[in-house]
Formats: sequence, structure tokens, C-alpha cells
Amino acid sequence: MNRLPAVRTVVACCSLAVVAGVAWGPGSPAAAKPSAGSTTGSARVFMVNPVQSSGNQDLVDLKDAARAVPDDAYAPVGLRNLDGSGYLRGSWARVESATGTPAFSRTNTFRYDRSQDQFEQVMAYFWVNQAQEYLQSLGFGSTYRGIVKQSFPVKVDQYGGDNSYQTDKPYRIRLGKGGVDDAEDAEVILHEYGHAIHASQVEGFGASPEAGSIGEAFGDYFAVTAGLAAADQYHWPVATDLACVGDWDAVSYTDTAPHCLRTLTTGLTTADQTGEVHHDGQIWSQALWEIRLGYGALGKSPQDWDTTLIGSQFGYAADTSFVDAARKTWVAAGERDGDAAAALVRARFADRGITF
Ligand SMILES: [Ca+2]
Ligand SMILES: [Ca+2]
Ligand SMILES: [Ca+2]
Ligand SMILES: [Zn+2]
Repeated sequence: MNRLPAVRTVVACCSLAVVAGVAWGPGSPAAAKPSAGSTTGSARVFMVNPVQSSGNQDLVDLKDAARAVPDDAYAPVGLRNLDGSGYLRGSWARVESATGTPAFSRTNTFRYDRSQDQFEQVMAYFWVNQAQEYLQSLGFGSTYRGIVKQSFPVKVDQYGGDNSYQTDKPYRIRLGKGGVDDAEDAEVILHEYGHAIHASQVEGFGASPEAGSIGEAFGDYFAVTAGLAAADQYHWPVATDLACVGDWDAVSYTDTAPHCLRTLTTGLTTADQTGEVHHDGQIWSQALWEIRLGYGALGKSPQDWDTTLIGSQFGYAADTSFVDAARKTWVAAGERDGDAAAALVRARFADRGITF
């Protein structure tokens, strides 16, 4: 397997706890104090996904059985930015479930296994919050304009089908079941959040086949880069090809290992375009990935590139072409990261047949 070297970076993340309820100043009536109310909690989640963290390509769904995934695939994590209600609701995510009882804990303690519906609810809360914190760590919402900076409805199991998608009015992610439950793979959640990022940046983004392909591409890229940033932040193992998207969700769809829904290293170029946005997105996503690697050689971090890339997306037209969006990204790289970065961006897009 073509394993790429791990990129080690430190993500300084955010402390954006929101104080629930009223301030308890002198004279506040003691009776008003809620029994819950903490904005932090504890939970356990998959470390992006259990295949990526373990390297075990033989894991299979076993019809959602708890025993299909060993206990050490779960990691204890803190939950942040909760609203104090005892539900999985907070500043950046509001989890709703169609099939399972909503997870609730007066002590904000959410420990489940994958056979329980509430586990996917926890994954949805943790990873949407994580994605927004990642954007904020890059400066979106402080140095730069905020992106999806609002409580975000995440519906788990909404349609009972195996089809996760995002709709932009209002912002919402729906995560399906079927095969491996979609919300058991953080790369699926983060991919969907990538669509929300575009929708937040450019109203109606995706109004041409190439813009739609960029949307799919960025979702895949964001899933990988935000997942790797989390692995660094929490010191989680990464044991599969870094460019593999959806290592765990894909075990239900692919017979051969490594299992990936898609990869960032297909070698596709514009000569291979079919008009199907997930397929064609792999042209764009490979450029994003290779620029990320190239930034390291320039002494810059993946976070430098992610900031430049995401910032440049504010300037994409809703119905952009590959060429126009690549040119905007090239300009942004030159302005923020210098001439060598701009040359890198242009070269990696050119490798994919996107020239300007
Ligand atoms: Ca499950
Ligand atoms: Ca699935
Ligand atoms: Ca992966
Ligand atoms: Zn998508």
C-alpha cells in the first residue's frame, strides 16, 4: 500500500465554552440554579473511524453488533459547548434522532457502544463541534469571516436509508443508516459538514457540474484534513493510507482492502471527467491533497493551506468552473503564503489538467 508519511502538527484549539443560563452574581435567586447546566461533558467516540485508527481492514459491520469493533477502538473525549440541558445540544450542533431515544444525561456523561443509537448521536455532536472548532482554530470567526457559525441541526437516522446528505436551507446534516451506520465514520460526518461550509460561504454553491464536483472534493478533503488534525490534537493513531476517505463506512461497499469510499490519490485528470460529481470531484481533491503535502516542503503547515484554501472559497462563484476556482485559489495562495506557494498551487492543478 502506498502509505504517505504522517504530517505532525499541533492544533491550538479553541476554548469557546458558552455560559449556560444566567450569571450567578450576588443576589441571584438560588432556586433558579438548574440541576444540569455544565457546558462540558464526557463521552467516547471512534478515533475518526475504527479502521483508520487500528489498521484492521478485516473489521466488518456484523449488523451493528457491539462485538464487531473492539473496545480499544473507542477513545474517551470531552464534550464542549453544550447548552446545559443534558441533551446533545450546544453552540455548534443540535442533535436530533428519528429512530432512537435522544441521548440525555444530567451529568453530561455519554458512554455508548456502536449497537446503541445514542452512539451515533454522540459521534454527530462531537464531530460537528470539532469541525467548527477546527474552522475557528484557523481564524474563521475571528481573523476572518465566520463559517457555519451557528447551532447546526444534525439528524441521525432521519430517513432510515444509507444516504447522508446536506441541505443548505436551513443548514442541516442528515446521517443515514445502512451498511455501517454513517455516523460511525467521522469522515462521513465531516464530508457532509464540508458541504455546509460551502453553502455558508457562497449561497447556492454547486450550481454547475464542476462546482458540484468541487463540493464533493472539498467534502472529502475536509474529512481527511480535519480528521488528521483531530488525531494530532488527541494523540490518536492513524494506521491507514492518509488519503483514504471513509475507511469504515466503505467496508460495506468494497470487497478489497484497503476499503475507501473514495481516495485523494486516484490519478484522475480532466481528461477523465464523466459529469458525475463524486467521480469528478476526485480530480479536484487530489490537487488539494497534493498542495497540502507540498506546503510541508515549503515549511508551511497543513493549517496554513487549509486557511488559504477555505478563505479562497469565499470568492468562488456558485456555478464556478474548475479553472476559475483554481485561479482564485492561486491568487489567494500568493497573497497569503507567497510566490512559491502560488507556484505550487498552479502546478498541482495543472497536473490534474486544470490550467490557467
Ligand atoms: Ca451503530
Ligand atoms: Ca453507511
Ligand atoms: Ca481515512
Ligand atoms: Zn457529498
